[in-house]
Amino acid sequence: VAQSKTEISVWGVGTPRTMRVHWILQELNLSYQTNPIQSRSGETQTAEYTQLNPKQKIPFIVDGAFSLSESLAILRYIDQKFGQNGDMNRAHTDAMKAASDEWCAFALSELDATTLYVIRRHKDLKDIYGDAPNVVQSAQEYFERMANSALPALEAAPHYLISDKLDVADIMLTTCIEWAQFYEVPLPSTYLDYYNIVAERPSYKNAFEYNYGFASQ
Ligand SMILES: N[C@@H](CCC(=O)N[C@@H](CS)C(=O)NCC(=O)O)C(=O)O
Repeated sequence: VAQSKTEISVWGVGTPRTMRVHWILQELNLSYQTNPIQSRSGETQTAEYTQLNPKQKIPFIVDGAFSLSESLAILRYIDQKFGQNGDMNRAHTDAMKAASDEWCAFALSELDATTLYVIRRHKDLKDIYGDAPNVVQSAQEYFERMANSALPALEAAPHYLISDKLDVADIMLTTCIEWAQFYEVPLPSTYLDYYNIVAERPSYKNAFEYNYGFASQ
């Protein structure tokens, strides 16, 4: 498939959050530039980068005069602007939009921010945030509880979460499952079956190789 040229530059590789951005760009066959700065390498703290993104975080994109942080906002922006370029879910009734938001909010707030990132902060990054094995343990248990709570919804999902086509919600959930697997958090088999289907997509494989080829999370 021929790639469409864009002016997009992406900052960041090597984490499940940066994976989201590389994946949607591959999914939509978009050409883009990468500045492969990595988490906790000091590269997010330079004066030059801080001027671009005062949050000192990755991922971050620049598209011409426009720039954007936050992985979910970046996914929505790229899907909105370039979605016609690929084969992602475009049929968005109000109910589908809401269901997509519901999955995205669940992935971002329950799985990513309050569990997986907490595990990262108090395990891999314990020198910065404090060594807290009890917090890590409790976050793992919370992850399992939350994953189980969404099991009926996942079981009822039509192939992908929202339709028979990949949606931004699938990118959010799949990258959280990928991240949980890095941490060896036990997952119900329905999640693993779902992950294995999604991970078969060439765009996922290409993005994975590219994103983690620079460094492992
Ligand atoms: N809510 C943000 C989180 C971004 C974030 O925390 N990124 C981490 C790496 S995954 C980061 O850049 N940390 C600072 C650093 O590593 O220098 C998003 O979803 O994009």
